[in-house]
Formats: sequence, C-alpha cells, structure tokens
Amino acid sequence: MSRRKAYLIHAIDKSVVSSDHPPFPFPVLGITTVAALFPEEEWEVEVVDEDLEPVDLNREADVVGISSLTMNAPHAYELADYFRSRSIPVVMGGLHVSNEPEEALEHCDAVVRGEAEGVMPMLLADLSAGTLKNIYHSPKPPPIYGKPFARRDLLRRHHHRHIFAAQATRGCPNNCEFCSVPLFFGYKYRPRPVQDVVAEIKEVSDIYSQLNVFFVDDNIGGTPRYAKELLRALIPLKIRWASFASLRMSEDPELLDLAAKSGCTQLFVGFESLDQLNLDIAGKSWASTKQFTQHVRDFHRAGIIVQGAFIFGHDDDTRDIFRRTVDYVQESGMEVPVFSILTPYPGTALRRRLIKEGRLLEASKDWRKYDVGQVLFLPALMTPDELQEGYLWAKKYCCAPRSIISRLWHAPLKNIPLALILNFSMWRSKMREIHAKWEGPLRAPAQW
Ligand code: B12
Ligand code: SF4
Repeated sequence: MSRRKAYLIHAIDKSVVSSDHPPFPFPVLGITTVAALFPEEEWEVEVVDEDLEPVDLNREADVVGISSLTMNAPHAYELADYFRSRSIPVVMGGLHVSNEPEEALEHCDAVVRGEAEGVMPMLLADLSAGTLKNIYHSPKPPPIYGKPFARRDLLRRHHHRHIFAAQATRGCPNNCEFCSVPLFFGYKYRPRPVQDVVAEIKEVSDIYSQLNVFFVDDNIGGTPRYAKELLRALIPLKIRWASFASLRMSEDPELLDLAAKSGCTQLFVGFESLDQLNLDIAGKSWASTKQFTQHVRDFHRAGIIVQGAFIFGHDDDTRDIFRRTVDYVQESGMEVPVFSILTPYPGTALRRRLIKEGRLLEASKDWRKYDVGQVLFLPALMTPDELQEGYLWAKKYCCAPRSIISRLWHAPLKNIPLALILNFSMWRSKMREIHAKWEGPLRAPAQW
C-alpha cells in the first residue's frame, strides 16, 4: 500500500522585520516534533522551513500541517487558505492558533490546541476516516518520554551546520504576566528522562567535532535535582551548550559548576526591569533588582556569558528607564543585552488586563506587529512614541561597536572572544530592525 503524504510547514513571514534572530537558520523543533508523530509506515512526511526555502504551492499532499508564531499568523492563514482552495485538508498548531482557535478555523480544517503529542494519533485516525474534528486538545500535558525523537532528518543539512536544538524540559511554574509559556506548556516543569536527552545528542555528537547544542527549555536549571543529573550526564559528551535560565540558577554554586563542566557557554537570563515595582506587577517579585549585579558576577565566576533580557513599557517605566537600563548593562559586565517592548500576546494575563483597562492600541489588531519591537498598548507613564523611540535608541546605543567594546571591558577576559562573536553576529539583524523603524541619533535626548 502506498503511503499517504503530509506536507508540514514552519511558516515565517519574510516581510516582517524581527530582530535578535541568529544569523543562521534555527533547526526548529516544533514542526519536526510533529513530523515524528506521523507513523513512518503509513506516512511520507516532508518538512519545509520558510526561513530557508519557499513553500511549494503545487505540492500534492493528503494533509498540510502549519506551525506559526503570532507574528507569522496572517501569512500562515494565507497559506492555509491556498491549500484548502486546492481541497487539501489543513491542520494548524502552535502557540498562536492554540490561543485563537476560532480565528484559525476560518482558514483551516482542524486546530491542535497545546502540545501535539497527546492528540496526533486520534487526529490521524479521524483524518483517515474522513471525520476530522475542528479542535483537538489534550486535557492534560502529554508525557514527553521515549521515542520518537524529533525528525531532524527532514530539515535541510544547512540547518544543522551551526547548532543542534534539543529540549530537556517543558513547562514553567513561574507566572510572568507577559508570558505565553505556562498556559501552553503547563505550570510545572516536565523533565524528559536524562537518558533520552543524552541518546538524542549522542546520535549526532559523533558526526561533529564540536557540537553546539541549544536547549530550548525555558529554564534549564528550573528543577535543580534533575538539572544536575542531566548536566553530569552531559559532561562525557564534550559538547558546548546554551539555554535559557532564571536568575535563581546563579544562586546554586554546584549547579553552576556542573553547567560549566558540561560545556555551558552562555545563558539567556530574564532580568526584565531595573525597577522592582515592575517586577512585582509582572508577577516576578521573587527576583530582586538589588541582586542583579551579584547574579551576573555568579554566572561569570562559572565562566558563563550572560545574555540579559530587559523589557521596556512596564507600568512603572518613566522616560528615564532607557538611559538607566543602558547605563546599567554597560557597567554590569553582562556581555549581550537583549531589549524588547512589552507585548500583549494572546493568552497572556497581560493581554487580558490591558483589554480590561482599555489600553490596547489599534496597531494591536495586526498580528504581524507582534515581533516584540512595536508598541501595541498605551503605556502608563509615557507616550507610545516615547516608548518606541526609547527602545530603538537603547538598542542602537548598545549595538554601536564602541559600546560593545566598552561593555566587554567589564566582562571576564575568558568570555570576550565568544562575546564579541555573539554581539557582532546579531549586529546585522538588530541594525536592520533599527533602520527599518527609526533614524534617530545615538545620543540620548536630554529629557531622558
Ligand atoms: C527556540 C525559540 C526560538 C527560535 C526558533 C523559533 C521557533 N519557532 O521554533 C528563534 C531564536 C528563531 C526564535 C525567534 C523568535 N521567537 Co522564539 N522561542 C523559542 C522557544 C524558546 C522554544 C521553541 C521550541 O522549540 N519549543 C519546543 C517545541 C517542541 O514546541 P512548539 O514549537 O510549541 O511545538 C509544539 C506545539 O506547539 C505543537 N505544534 C507546533 N506547531 C504545530 C503544527 C501542527 C500542524 C500541529 C498539529 C502541532 C503543532 O506541537 C509541538 C509539539 O508538542 C519558545 C519558548 C517555548 N517554550 O516554546 C520561544 C517563543 C516561541 N518565541 C517567541 C518570540 C516572541 C520570538 C521572536 C518574535 C523574538 C524576537 N525577538 O524576534 C522571534 C520570532 C522569529 C520568527 N520569525 O518567527 C515567543 C512566541 C510568542 C507568540 N505567541 O508568538 C515564545 C513563546 C517565547 C515567549 N516566552 O514568549 N525563537
Ligand atoms: S518569562 Fe520565563 S520564567 Fe516567566 S513564565 Fe515565561 S518561561 Fe517562565
């Protein structure tokens, strides 16, 4: 019996200028994880990542699956409309459509809300029987152990040249007001068995002399006991790795030591704001701004580069927040600052609050603007223009070669070569965004 064909698309709207994108294609894990849920004996699966190649609109398929983030949703809907007009059933999944299923169903036949693992067998059976339902939703977060592993083999070779994407845990018990992760992946860390993670990495570690792994976990140190077990198991693999971590990770010297020994080079850490009231409003009162510098020092003591994330536009932000944040990151020794504008993503408590307060702007109706670099709501203590310009100014200032050099002056010597590469490799995408949106000067306006 010939196998049926699935055409799976990681939708990217190339007309949207988002920043902070790595200068190489990212080996996406969402759509390749979904691909692995199609039994190989029944399905021939093809994956296309629009970041790298266009969708083949003439492709024959028995089903088209589309994954998209919020900013790519309108484009993903165009693709869905097109394939549907060719009478091919279209299934959509991912964070955006999970929060906006009714909107998505105007363009596709079925929406998978939440993680795909729990519902794909039923969806595929219904598809075969011609009884596809509109919505598939697993009542509980599905188990994430054992095989099948993500079908990375379906991506282009070029995807794997720079980085190997892996995931050890899903979910997050923190409840930051602006974040879409906990509602989607659950309010608890769900770790995969260490042997699964190691087996997956081992499958490729023999091919590359130096494997760079990016753990897409939201907080790699979130469950210290599990994290320590994982990191001990990673040591013999001699990889280099990076991930996201919370400030708390720096308070556990044993964890930091194991991270360094297992090859951790850099961690992306959410500082969010220099203003304690903002952290409290955002549901992050467990973090203390007074400890920020100590956290940076602790990561540095382990030889780990800090990519520090700050969000502008919190309710207690006044016009001086841009200057203060820039001064802080330049002096703190953190190697790579990452700035964004508070963004009311669907499904977040922030969005619900701003709607209740009548503060969403007209621009918020355009999903393409959800690239974390545009003002979509009325800030409390400044105008939307001030927020937009302040964000772009801060970004431009920290991107300037002389700012990079002076910032790294305060960083540990050992971190400098990689830190230079990281700063300059993101430089192009950051400058592209700045030039597309703003032509203001590098000097801060006097009123800041
Ligand atoms: C790795 C990562 C990246 C990578 C790769 C992006 C990608 N789409 O894979 C890079 C660095 C490129 C990136 C960029 C950006 N990112 Co990002 N990223 C992540 C991160 C940390 C992990 C993604 C991941 O691999 N998850 C693991 C996989 C297994 O999960 P998944 O993709 O959701 O897929 C599962 C389900 O959703 C479902 N599913 C998904 N697709 C489909 C399709 C079908 C047909 C079906 C049935 C099911 C299904 O099944 C999968 C298995 O269960 C997430 C945080 C997170 N926890 O998800 C943020 C996240 C996705 N990113 C986010 C943002 C905002 C961005 C940027 C805008 C940031 C910026 N400054 O520019 C850009 C956008 C780039 C673009 N043009 O699209 C937000 C998205 C919010 C939203 N609602 O859109 C997130 C959630 C972070 C956050 N805390 O808010 N990102
Ligand atoms: S921002 Fe990070 S710590 Fe906060 S809820 Fe989202 S994933 Fe968790």
